Amino acid sequence: MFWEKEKETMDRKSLENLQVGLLREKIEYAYNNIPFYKRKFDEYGITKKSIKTIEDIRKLPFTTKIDFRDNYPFGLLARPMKEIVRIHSSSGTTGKPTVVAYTKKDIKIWADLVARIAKAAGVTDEDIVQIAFGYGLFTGGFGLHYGLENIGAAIIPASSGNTKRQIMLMQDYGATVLVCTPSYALYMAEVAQNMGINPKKDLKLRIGMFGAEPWSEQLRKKIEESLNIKAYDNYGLSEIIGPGVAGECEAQNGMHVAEDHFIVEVINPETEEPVKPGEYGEIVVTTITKEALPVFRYRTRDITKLDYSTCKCGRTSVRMHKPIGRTDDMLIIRGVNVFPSQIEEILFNIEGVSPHYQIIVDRKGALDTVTVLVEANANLFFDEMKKQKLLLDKINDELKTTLGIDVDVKLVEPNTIERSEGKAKRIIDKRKF
Ligand code: DLL
Repeated sequence: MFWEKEKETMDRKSLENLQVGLLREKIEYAYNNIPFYKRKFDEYGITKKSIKTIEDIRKLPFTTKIDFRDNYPFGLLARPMKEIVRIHSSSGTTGKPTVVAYTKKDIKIWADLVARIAKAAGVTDEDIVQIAFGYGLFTGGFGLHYGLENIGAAIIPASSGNTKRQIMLMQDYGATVLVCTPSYALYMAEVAQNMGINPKKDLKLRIGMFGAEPWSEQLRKKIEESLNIKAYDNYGLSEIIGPGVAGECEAQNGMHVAEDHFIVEVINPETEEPVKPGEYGEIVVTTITKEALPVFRYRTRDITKLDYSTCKCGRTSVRMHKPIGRTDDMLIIRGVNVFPSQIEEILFNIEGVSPHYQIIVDRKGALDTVTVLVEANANLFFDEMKKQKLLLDKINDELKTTLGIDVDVKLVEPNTIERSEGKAKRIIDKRKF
């Protein structure tokens, strides 16, 4: 199902022409309205004439999170506050949060982009949608809300937390779609089970729209089975607009990027050169329709790959593979680069292990140490030591053969790893820098 079929199925040539035209306009617009970009473009000798083909985007300088921090809070805005109708910000675990703002037109575009990903996931105006993303400065709650309202679905704005109550609402109001982070969906499934609720019989859920954090195919399978739904991934980030940058269609095979609004590139994060087609690298995003906060070549730090092959759904836009993680979350374990999602994939394939884990990074002398805590299934944990030992050996073997890493794995009792109501905290970094 489409929301804006013509735009979603444009042929590549027309799409690239559109992108080049919009990019040229936005360069001029940013030059005239944002002192930061005026300085940068002068420094790099960029004018709209610098862009003749889509590849010319590489002439532009990158924008980074540091640029947002340096211009905190409103230095990157192209419009006066009078025209701004909404302000959001990213969580900002370190330092000041990243502030983003929207004009009325931006909000309208955002609602259309989210409507696109909802339609692509099969959501209709007949659906009752429980939104369990936090409503607030985080873009997840309001972002999904306006998009889903746009398509006429009935929304339960549950926000995050109070999980038992979420399950009660879901059951009593007959929610057919659940929207939250994948880790929260998993937690909800667990709570529902503990409440004696059988999703097949007692709930009407049919679709999950999950995003805002990396999650493996294995976790998708687990959520689909335990909630009896089809689970779709969607991607976005505050600096660019929020959710709605990309989302999966019924093929569940990569997220279609809204390329008539965003130009995406994948680069090697170290050399900053484009990777070969289909290779993993950091996705860099340029906005070409944003009014309040246009951003050029934003370094997302998310590692993914692009697929330009045709999709059976009829959309012509490029698909981004599930991001495997952020460059900031990458662990270097004795010289091997590893993302938590890769460890997750392995753990989920091992019988006897529950899908809850955490990675503790610490430092002993000059060496970093990594410990993976995994919850064993309830029945197994209380079983004899011998079985636990066998399980530990199996996990260690798998980590070693598949990822080439040798880490300390510890089985912990069921329900001891903190559950997430939003973005899961997979890594606990105890190192003192
Ligand atoms: O998480 C926006 C969002 C809300 C997306 C709801 C999807 C659904 P931020 O808080 O700014 O915005 O965090 C953005 O989250 O750079 C990625 O590292 C990560 N992320 C977002 N979606 C996905 C996804 C929202 N589907 C950061 N898979 C991004 C993996 C994701 N990581």
